[in-house]
Amino acid sequence: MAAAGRARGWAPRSVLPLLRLLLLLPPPPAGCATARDPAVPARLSLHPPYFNLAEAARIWATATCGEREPGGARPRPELYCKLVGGPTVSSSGHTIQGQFCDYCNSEDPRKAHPITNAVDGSELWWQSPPLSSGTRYNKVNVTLDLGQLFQVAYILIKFANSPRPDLWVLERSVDFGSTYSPWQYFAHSKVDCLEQFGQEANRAITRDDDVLCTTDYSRIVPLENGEVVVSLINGRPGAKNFTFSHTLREFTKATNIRLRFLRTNTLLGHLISKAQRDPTVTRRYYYSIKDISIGGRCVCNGHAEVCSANNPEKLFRCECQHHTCGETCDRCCAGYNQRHWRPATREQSNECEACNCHGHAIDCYYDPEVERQQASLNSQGIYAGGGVCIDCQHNTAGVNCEKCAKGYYRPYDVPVHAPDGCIPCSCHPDHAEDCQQGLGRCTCRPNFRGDHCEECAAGYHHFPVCSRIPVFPISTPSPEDPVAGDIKGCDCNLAGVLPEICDAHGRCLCRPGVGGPRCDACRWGFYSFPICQGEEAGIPQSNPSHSSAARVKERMHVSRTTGLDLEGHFNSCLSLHLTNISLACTRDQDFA
Ligand SMILES: *[C@@H]1O[C@H](CO)[C@@H](O)[C@H](O)[C@H]1NC(C)=O
Ligand SMILES: *[C@@H]1O[C@H](CO)[C@@H](O)[C@H](O)[C@H]1NC(C)=O
Ligand SMILES: *[C@@H]1O[C@H](CO)[C@@H](O)[C@H](O)[C@H]1NC(C)=O
Ligand SMILES: [Ca+2]
Repeated sequence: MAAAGRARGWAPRSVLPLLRLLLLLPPPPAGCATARDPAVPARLSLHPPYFNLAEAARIWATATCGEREPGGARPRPELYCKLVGGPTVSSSGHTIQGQFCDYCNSEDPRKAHPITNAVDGSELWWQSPPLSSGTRYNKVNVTLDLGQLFQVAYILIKFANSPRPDLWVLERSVDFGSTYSPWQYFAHSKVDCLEQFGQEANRAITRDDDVLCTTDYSRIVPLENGEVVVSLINGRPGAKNFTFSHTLREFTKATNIRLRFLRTNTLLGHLISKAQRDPTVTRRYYYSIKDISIGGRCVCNGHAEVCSANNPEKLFRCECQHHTCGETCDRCCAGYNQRHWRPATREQSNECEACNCHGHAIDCYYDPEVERQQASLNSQGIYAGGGVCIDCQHNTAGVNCEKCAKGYYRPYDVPVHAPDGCIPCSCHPDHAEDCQQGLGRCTCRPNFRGDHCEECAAGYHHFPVCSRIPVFPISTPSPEDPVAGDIKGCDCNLAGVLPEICDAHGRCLCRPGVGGPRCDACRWGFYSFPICQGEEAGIPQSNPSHSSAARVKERMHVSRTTGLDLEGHFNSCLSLHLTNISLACTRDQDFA
């Protein structure tokens, strides 16, 4: 059964003119359908056409005239009579006491009134058992399973050979029939609205999801071929701005629709209890439906123009555009999550935007925090949106797969999108975890160094173990102290060295003017170890390049050498002006 074809063939013929009336839509422009008034901006949201959802729905009733109930022994055929009298127009049937009467019989095609007649688009009708078969048949449910979520704009019910129901509820489900909630109540009187449903009758609509109780459709007349029209959008506040009214969009959604009939209409005199036990009266009371039309469309959130059942499941599916996916185009497709999904509006198409994964990932997700930090590059190369690439391939990493994974590097001149751009670092994994981008120089662990981390860093020894060289404080050295451990080879005269004493290779680091392997003598042109003052020292020191830091350093070394064997006049110099050696020594003219 080609539900789609049937629905599509049917819709333009009989739903759209009515729908246009119900929704107060303007007629399409004559001639060219694509012609647009340049003054009117094009609507940017897309919507599939309305069609009659009832045509493709599954339908069932809790009771049907002339049909054996499951497990029941109700006799068939069932006699019923019409409320309306007069001459018969039908070829079958007969007249009893001036009433037109007939039998229902599910086994006789001419006398059967199955519920499928209510959605077949023909004059054939469904009929419930008459109350003469039991007053319990006041309560009958007719349920339509739409098979999926639709947006319903209106429901039109044409009744057949009986009056419209006296008391009933139109219900809907959005969870495939697990739960139902009322859409509209129908009652004969205002008292019934209040007493049966707790609703004030015929109230003005103030909210998009107001559930009304109406007395307009429960009158006894017409006695046959009455109609009920329920408009779920028109007349509601959100109708003029549908895409912005979340409440109205939700209120119109349904997967299932139920007509819960509670009481048949009766002529006034027939309400007395004696009449209700008289089968010549009660066989005239039943429900009948000639046809139900449900004007609705697929819920595509403004992202599809076409909704068809051209698929193996024969379900209506939005043909999503704007890079959206999902049954109702309710999410962005894989790889298009640079921006947050939104429904389209008249003013904005809110298309889903591709992520920029530089060809190294097919999917991404949207992270609002990434967008806030402007950490995601879009496909125009601008930091806008919050797409985060998922499962970066080709040894890449990062929000945009723009980096190489740990242990890989991209040589200079290799573009970011090159599929084999990230190549392994050539570093020993025990000595380096990563390498620098561009050159591939290994980023050594702290105790290694060199381009390939092939030697120990300063302060470490015994490659490839490269353990730390123990460090000893230099604040209290004295020649008498035995020099312990690895500093053994550091054999220097402490009076002549810099604070570092010696380097990693055990070479003594002499102060300026000091020389010798152990820094134990003045270099040529310098005098009086350990001071080792240059010849110019006799001239007043006015050289500004001789920094105070350097002077302080000298002072420290000189003070440390007091007590060593110095010449007499020098001794006095130091003892007098220990805190300011440059001043002291320039005063002493004998020094030079
Ligand atoms: C009709 O459906 C309602 C729930 O919506 C249920 O409570 C009731 O029993 C049903 N009536 C019949 C006759 O099955
Ligand atoms: C619809 O509602 C939105 C948001 O409330 C508003 O910006 C827009 O102007 C409205 N459009 C119309 C046609 O009223
Ligand atoms: C050290 O001597 C210089 C002159 O050579 C002088 O300017 C400085 O103030 C002196 N510093 C101290 C701490 O006495
Ligand atoms: Ca029909």
